[in-house]
Amino acid sequence: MTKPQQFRQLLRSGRTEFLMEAHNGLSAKIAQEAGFKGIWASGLSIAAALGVRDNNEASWTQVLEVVEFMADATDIPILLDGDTGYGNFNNLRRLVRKLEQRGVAAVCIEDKLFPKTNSFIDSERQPLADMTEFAGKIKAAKDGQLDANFAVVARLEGFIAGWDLTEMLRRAHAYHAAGADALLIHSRKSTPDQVLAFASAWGARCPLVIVPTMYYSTPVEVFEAAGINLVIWANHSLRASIAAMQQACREVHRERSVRNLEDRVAPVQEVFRLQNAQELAEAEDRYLPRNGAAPKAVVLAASRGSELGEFTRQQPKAMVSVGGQPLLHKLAAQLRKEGVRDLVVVRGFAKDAVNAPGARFVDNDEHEATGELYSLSRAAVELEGPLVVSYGDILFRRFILAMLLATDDDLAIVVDAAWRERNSLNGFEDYVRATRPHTLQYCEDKVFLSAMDRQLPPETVHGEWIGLLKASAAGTQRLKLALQELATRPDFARLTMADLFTHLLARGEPIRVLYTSGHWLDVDSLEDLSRAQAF
Ligand code: SPV
Ligand code: MG
Repeated sequence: MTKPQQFRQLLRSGRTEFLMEAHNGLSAKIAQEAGFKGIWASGLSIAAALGVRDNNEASWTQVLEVVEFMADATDIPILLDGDTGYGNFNNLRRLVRKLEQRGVAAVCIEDKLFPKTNSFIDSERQPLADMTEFAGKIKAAKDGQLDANFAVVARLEGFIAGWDLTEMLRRAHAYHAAGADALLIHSRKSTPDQVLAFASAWGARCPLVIVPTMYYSTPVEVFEAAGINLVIWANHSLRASIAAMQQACREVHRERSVRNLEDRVAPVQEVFRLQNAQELAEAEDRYLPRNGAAPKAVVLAASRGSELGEFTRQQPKAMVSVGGQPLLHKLAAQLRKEGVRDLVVVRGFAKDAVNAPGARFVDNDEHEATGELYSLSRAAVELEGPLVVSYGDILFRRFILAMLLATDDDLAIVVDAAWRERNSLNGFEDYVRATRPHTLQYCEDKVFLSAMDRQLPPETVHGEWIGLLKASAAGTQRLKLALQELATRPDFARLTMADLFTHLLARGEPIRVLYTSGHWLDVDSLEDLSRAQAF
């Protein structure tokens, strides 16, 4: 159904339906997600969100721009609060055309004079429009619309301005005859008697719309019993956000910190979700060139990690939850943030339990009897172009990957110089000796790998490889060749990444070393896991 069709159905559903106020794309989306079937684009709220008064201070094209963002962000119909139509019949019919072009389902116009004032400010001093002139405006809007389902709601301000039911009915008949699809009966009383009296006198001649801002304590069953078709909650998202923002701003100013607020505000990830950032990431995969500068990543995630006990009974350690998210998902997000668009995961243990958004998978079904190089060789066809190879059980600060990707060396690895301070050494560390140790002084000379081995004598060790390797397109070809050569060895199935580096060194390939001091972790033990939760 088109949005105008949806709106028409709300007016004619035979039930009392509800519209929620919104004032920008974000609040419109939130209203839709909460379950509302339609949106009230409130003049008051849009003006307030723009920082101006509800007196036509924002121009009609500025309002049009806001409502276009709202329509783009949602799939449900929007009824725009068109105030008095921003001029005479001619301005209104042009507005209707523009609203139709921008996916807005309906407009509401009120029988006051331009520039209007909000109904709850000096209401009795506000003159009503001439009834005949206003009826002509409605007719012009209806004649001007291209989509037969676009709706024009005529809003009667008579009760607000102090007129009685007789005058309201006189005007209602005139606006109905002019073609209004529904009548909005506004009241500023704290009880609903005016709108109920009108509904009872008017009957079912056409749908009725109300705005219970002042008589908010009336149960909706009263409106249902009176046959009200549409109830508008006219400004409550705006007011909710004002209260929340005031509280947050005061607190942050007072405390000079956002520390205490963090748990009470929407996470940044929620902002991204509301913006549908995921769709863009997927579109980038489809439409941006892959084999330019963007590296591909191969993540080695085949091993179970039995040291983690219960946690890895039915899933490999790459899928263990860290801070509410599987390790592999976090790693994938970090890779994506640095521009990796193609992610290949080598899985083995409990492979059906392995997933990551947007990743492709390669299987090492011999994972129990094989090592890292065997896993990497499963992805041999993927070894093309610039490449990142990562262990599947590591997390690192963003700068580490950024620094690695920024090097122009064909092969580069990240080495932790603070390896002695790690409190969970377990004998499986890839110890590194380099052309020189890490120094805090700036030094122009590049550092290269001299040896990598789990058995290096501690006094000769300069650091520990963290499990991240970068290769340029040419470097990837060298990796591939080394892998093919090693594959002829009888013990190939048991070889590790350290064996690959040793082989590359023997072939005379320079491997750049980039030092870090901490800022990463791997998850080999339960102790590591609890540290990872806090990383
Ligand atoms: C609005 O939300 O802008 C309205 C409703 O027009 S009211 O503020 O009640 O007049
Ligand atoms: Mg308004």
